[in-house]
Amino acid sequence: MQTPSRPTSGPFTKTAGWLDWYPQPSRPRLELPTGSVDAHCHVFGPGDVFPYAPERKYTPCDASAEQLFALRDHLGFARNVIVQATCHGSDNRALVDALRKAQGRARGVATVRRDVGDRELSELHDAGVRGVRFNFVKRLVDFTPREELMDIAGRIAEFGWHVVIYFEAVDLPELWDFFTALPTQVVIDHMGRPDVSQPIDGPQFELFMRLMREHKNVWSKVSCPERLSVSGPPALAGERAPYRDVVPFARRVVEQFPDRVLWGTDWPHPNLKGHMPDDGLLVDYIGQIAPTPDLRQKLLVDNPMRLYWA
Ligand code: 0GY
Repeated sequence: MQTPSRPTSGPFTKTAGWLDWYPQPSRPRLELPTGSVDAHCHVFGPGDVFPYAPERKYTPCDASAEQLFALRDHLGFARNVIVQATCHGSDNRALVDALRKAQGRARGVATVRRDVGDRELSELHDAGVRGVRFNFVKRLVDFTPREELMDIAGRIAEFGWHVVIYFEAVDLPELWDFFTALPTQVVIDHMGRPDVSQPIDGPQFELFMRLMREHKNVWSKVSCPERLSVSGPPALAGERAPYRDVVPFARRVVEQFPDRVLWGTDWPHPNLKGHMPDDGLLVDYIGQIAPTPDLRQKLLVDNPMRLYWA
């Protein structure tokens, strides 16, 4: 796989302690179904072409569209869903550039402000954008009033787009009414970031499961075990069954809602502390949470194709 000799940040200085992505990902042992979609990944910059937003909370290493597509091919995916990262604010130029370069093999999730014009929405749609992301993770964004977000949701609903929501599990009770009032399909990032040291049938995860059960417009990404895991990657060299403590949570969601789950690498893995995952190993993790070919076909092909390419 082609990887840069050293990820950089163009004219910007990376946040202190920033972990660059895994330089030589292994080839997955899991055979992905034909047409698999990596439904959560990002591009960053490059900063000298697409500057990072002044309001950003971190400065990443550059992670270009070409580098993302090299990873896609190396891991065996056919397509990407590229999610606008907070370090670019509502400036979607890097995202749109990547979508154009993908020539139909990528779709996008943008960030827009309330004053976005219909013309801009149309242009984003033509480039391949099919959703907006609302971020409630306090370390990543400043607060946006709920009525502004609801306004945006109403506008983008007319384009047939959906809303991606990113939040921490402890905040779900307070956000419940807002989420359940959204007029679109709603996709939750990373299972709402459960604390996997709590019981799987405890009140926190049960609330998330109830949201999925009672609201058929709600989907979930079962991604980011590397963010959620307390036990971490395999301790033994050569072991390819990582992040065991997250497996029961993700598997429960996949088995209970097989038609409303998505999976993504989250490359280039912003804000990770401690370790950077081998993306090949992350793909093998899918075999633990979606143990049958039928479940993997839905998770990796049928569901993302229905949501992003229909
Ligand atoms: C993720 C997770 C994170 C960051 C962002 O847009 C972002 O900056 O999404 C995070 O720091 O948890 O899904 O990429």
